[in-house]
Amino acid sequence: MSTTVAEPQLLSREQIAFYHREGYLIVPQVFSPDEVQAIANHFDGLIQGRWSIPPEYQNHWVPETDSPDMWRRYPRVMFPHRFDALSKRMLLHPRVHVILRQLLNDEPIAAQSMFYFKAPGSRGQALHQDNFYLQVEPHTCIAAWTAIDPATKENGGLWVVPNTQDHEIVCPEVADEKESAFRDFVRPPPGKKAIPTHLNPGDTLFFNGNVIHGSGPNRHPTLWRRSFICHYFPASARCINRGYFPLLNFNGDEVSYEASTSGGPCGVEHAALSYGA
Ligand SMILES: O=C(O)CCC(=O)C(=O)O
Repeated sequence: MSTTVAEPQLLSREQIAFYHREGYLIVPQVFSPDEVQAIANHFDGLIQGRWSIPPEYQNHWVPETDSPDMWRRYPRVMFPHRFDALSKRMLLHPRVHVILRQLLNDEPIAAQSMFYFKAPGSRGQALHQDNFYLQVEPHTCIAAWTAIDPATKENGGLWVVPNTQDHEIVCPEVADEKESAFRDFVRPPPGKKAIPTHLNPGDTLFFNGNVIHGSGPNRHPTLWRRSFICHYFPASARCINRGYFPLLNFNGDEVSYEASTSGGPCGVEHAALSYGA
């Protein structure tokens, strides 16, 4: 007699409906306290000099150790899964896999990982849309933004503009550089506004790649706002910005996709390879 083993489902029907209605979903405790502690300790080790980024990836990691600008002193680490086994395990975590399959109704493909330190005093990242950078077509990308420290309004937690998942990808305006370490700013459409999210360590905020989101400065006197941020897209997509190659499936194998050629809403000269998400 053959038996069918049901796949584990981590999200309720209500959670999936919320994601499709609002464009985002906070899932508590995707990562266990031990997993959060392990990744926190690991990246603390990077800034304490216990390990270093391989030379071929150091173009994304240029800390200005004496800078008064805390963002420049503790910048983000780009694509750590390409050289770091723990980051790759986090990117391809089985619990994230199950949740993404439920949200996408498709197999997810992994495109990016990042680690943000966001030390006290760091500037934020003005409102923007991730698929402006990833250029996944058709459909869009999806972010999995995991809090390593509590992420609140005060220490520069993430803000989202609910129900902007159907908002077209627009060419950004210029952000206020006193508040944002990044140039791009996307204005919420009339009648919609950004709301703050509150995440505990190990919670993950999933959001659609068209959703307008960003963060303010970390104004907390002592609390860092570390986060591990990944981007994925549905396997049935046709293309993505080639700046995200190589792409991985959840077995950890490289998979090929066409490189996007449209250049996005600002034109080809601006968007190609500007993996700023
Ligand atoms: O974590 C942040 O402050 C901003 C990150 C973000 O918006 C992104 O990765 O797209």
